[in-house]
Amino acid sequence: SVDRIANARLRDRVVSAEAAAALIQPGETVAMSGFTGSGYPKAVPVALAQRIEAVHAQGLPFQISLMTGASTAPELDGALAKADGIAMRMPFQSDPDARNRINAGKLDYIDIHLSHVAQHVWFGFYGDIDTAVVEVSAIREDGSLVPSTSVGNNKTWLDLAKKVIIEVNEWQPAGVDGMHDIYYGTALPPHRKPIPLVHANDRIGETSLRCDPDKIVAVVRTNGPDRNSPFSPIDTTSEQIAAHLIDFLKHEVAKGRLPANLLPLQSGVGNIPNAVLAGLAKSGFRDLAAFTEVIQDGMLDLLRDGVLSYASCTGFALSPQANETFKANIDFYRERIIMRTQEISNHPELVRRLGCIGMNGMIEADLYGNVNSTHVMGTRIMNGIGGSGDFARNGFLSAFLSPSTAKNGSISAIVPMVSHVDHTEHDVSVIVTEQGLADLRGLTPRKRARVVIDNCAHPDFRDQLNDYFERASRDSYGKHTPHLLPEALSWHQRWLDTGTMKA
Ligand code: 0RQ
Repeated sequence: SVDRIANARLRDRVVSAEAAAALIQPGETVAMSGFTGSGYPKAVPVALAQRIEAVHAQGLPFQISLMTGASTAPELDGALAKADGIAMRMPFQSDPDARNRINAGKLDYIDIHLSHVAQHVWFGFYGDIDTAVVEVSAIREDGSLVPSTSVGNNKTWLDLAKKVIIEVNEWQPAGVDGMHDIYYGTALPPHRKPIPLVHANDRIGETSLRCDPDKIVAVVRTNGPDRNSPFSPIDTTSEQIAAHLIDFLKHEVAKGRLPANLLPLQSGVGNIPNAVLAGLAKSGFRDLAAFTEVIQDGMLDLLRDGVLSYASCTGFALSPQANETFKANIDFYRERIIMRTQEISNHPELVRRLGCIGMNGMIEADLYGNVNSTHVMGTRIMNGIGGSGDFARNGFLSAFLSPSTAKNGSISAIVPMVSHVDHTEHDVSVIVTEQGLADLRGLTPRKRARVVIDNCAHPDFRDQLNDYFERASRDSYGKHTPHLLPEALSWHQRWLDTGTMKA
């Protein structure tokens, strides 16, 4: 087979993962590839974690600051968190070991909008990047780098890092070459220009990443799969949530507010968004487009069936089965999928211009439409805001989806006041649970409370919510957004004290 490293100079820099990891020093800021379990380096982070453990065994300190695209996998976040090797982590992560350390107050985590990461690093808000560790699928003869299954912030990491370690992963399909669109037209204020993308499938950049070969200190050959966690079978709750949302979209088409093929869809990751995609497959919609961060199983099916004409993304989150399908049909998917940097996939200018329809999961929403996507009981981080805020604030419509209860019915996802705010009432158009859909557009706060309780709350919590809202409407200091401040977060405290939000 053809050598994936076609550049002779870089072929000479091939070393073991251990030798490459030895080039990373304690205290460095290390920027790695990886987005929702795809395209992350498979070998160097594990070797680095082993080295950190060995140094710790000698009683010496060794930690790094770690930046990525978004969440990675046990071989990256998991291994480094277990080794106590991460001093600071940003942005979105979803690893159980990292999460436990963050919530124990032992790992500093900075959760920012995915569209902000690259520009904030360019602005200098995070200091210098010492080392970049980036997975690619191939190195071309001219030394340019063909990305693998995620692009994330790799352009920024390669541009800014002082030294670069490349992993060339032969497990990734060679046929991804041509799928990427790397835009080199970004600049810093006050020199920014409009981004020339007007359709979700426009190509505005190059198919590979550039990197100064003098900065590449090591190249490591790998051959390992992306994380590929399987999805749960679609349950009734997810199916009902999906059905409410799809009915709503049809209603918007009927009203003339959306075209028959909708507007570019953004879909979060997880079982509920996957159910929405499965619902769309049977909905009768055709010629849809996606302008989103992540392509998961459901989207591949929609592309295959022609429900979706094309999709723009920055990474994948596929089950092992879907990954096989993807690899086996790579020529088909390369015609229909465009992978971009996350500063473009999530860019507010583009999300606004295209009029994206955002569909994301949530932890809880309150009577007035504020949404918490990240913190259980206001204090324990689950994952992070990811790209949900980029799409919620800037899209044409923004829907937040959740079962109406959590933890065996002991928690209501509809609460008097959210215990943490990621998306304010100004950014949320629609809330959907298996009970129904609340369309908040054009409603005052008090009218929003009425539809959120009537349409979305679980019957077990409806009386309690009505009781709160009625007393707040009567006794609140201000009557615009009525609250009883000593009670507003009492549901959360009751759950912590007694194990249920029920009064
Ligand atoms: O906990 O795993 O311990 O059982 O949260 O909840 O219902 O399985 O739903 O997987 O879709 O996750 C908001 C976390 C929902 C996700 C969130 C507990 C529940 C369970 C998971 P267990 P579900 P999902 C683009 C968009 C932010 C990022 C984003 C998320 C676990 O959607 O991270 O939108 N969103 N990115 O029990 C206590 C509640 C709860 C609760 C759920 N009210 N109280 N626990 N849970 N609701 C993609 C990217 O940006 C990369």
